[in-house]
Amino acid sequence: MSTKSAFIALVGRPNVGKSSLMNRLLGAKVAIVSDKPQTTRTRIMGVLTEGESQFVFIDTPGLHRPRNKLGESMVRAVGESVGDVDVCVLVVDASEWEQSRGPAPAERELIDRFRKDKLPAVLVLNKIDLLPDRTRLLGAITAYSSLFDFAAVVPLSARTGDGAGALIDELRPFAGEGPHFFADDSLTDQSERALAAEIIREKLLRRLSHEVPHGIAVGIEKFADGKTREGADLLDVEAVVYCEQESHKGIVIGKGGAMLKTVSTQARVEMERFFGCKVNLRCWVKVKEDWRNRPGLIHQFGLD
Ligand SMILES: Nc1nc2c(ncn2[C@@H]2O[C@H](COP(=O)(O)OP(=O)(O)OP(=O)(O)O)[C@@H](O)[C@H]2O)c(=O)[nH]1
Ligand SMILES: [Mg+2]
Repeated sequence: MSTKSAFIALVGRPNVGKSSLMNRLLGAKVAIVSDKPQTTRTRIMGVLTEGESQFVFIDTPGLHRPRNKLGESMVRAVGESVGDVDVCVLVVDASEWEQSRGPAPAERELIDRFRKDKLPAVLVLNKIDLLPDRTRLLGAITAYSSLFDFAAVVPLSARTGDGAGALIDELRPFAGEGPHFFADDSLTDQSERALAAEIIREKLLRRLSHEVPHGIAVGIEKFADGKTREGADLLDVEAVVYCEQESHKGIVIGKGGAMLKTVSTQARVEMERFFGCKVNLRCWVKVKEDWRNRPGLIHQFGLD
């Protein structure tokens, strides 16, 4: 059988739904999602194999003005991802269009890059479930189309799945003859340890607010297979939650340890579902001051 593959980068501003879209396209959750901007910190691959064709999606951090070394490395990850693919998907939040002042500088920057690299791109107008009617999309379509000749424009809802099939149909022509780069049953390039750390970070992001969530990193200290007393498979996980200030540590732990306990329980339940076995999870909290500006720590947390 002849095989085909396509590498596809999902790019756009923070919080527009790139990770939600990738999960929706794969039919599995491999990238964490939250309502906080800058949830995704590194490029994350998601693999979808449909018969002869393999689509490798690259979810990227939202393009923003970096304010620390971590931000710089996130923005660099976007640039590198765009350089390596067959087609880009520019994801835009259609529900925000009417309050916006047109395409944002970050989006114009991406579009300039498509033009310079002669890179084909598809425009996705996401979150259409929040629009009262689709005529509200016309302004956005006109504005973005005047900036670039998109190969297709696809209105879509990553939340409901409406339009996801249409997007795959638009991407299919970009799959060229060539080998599959991943096993046909693989879902992501992330290690199990990295997935475990991300699951914990997601549960934290969803409960924390203000500056605290942005300064969180999770390190996995132990990830070992074992058995329960009854002989069932057991995953033994020890994690350290790093935050930037002593006061943040208190918030993460919560009153009488309540916050950390809730977060650990939620993370354990999701890990059990994902890994398909019992999980024993213990979390500690430590302070690493200003780690987002310390390249050694950024590297230690696997964020470069
Ligand atoms: N109503 C609605 N909400 C959505 C949709 N897609 C994503 N969201 C929400 O938008 C927020 C951001 O979603 P993410 O997938 O984390 O966005 P992202 O673009 O990956 O964000 P960063 O990683 O920070 O760049 C979350 O609260 C999602 O639940 C959608 O189609 N409809
Ligand atoms: Mg994301």
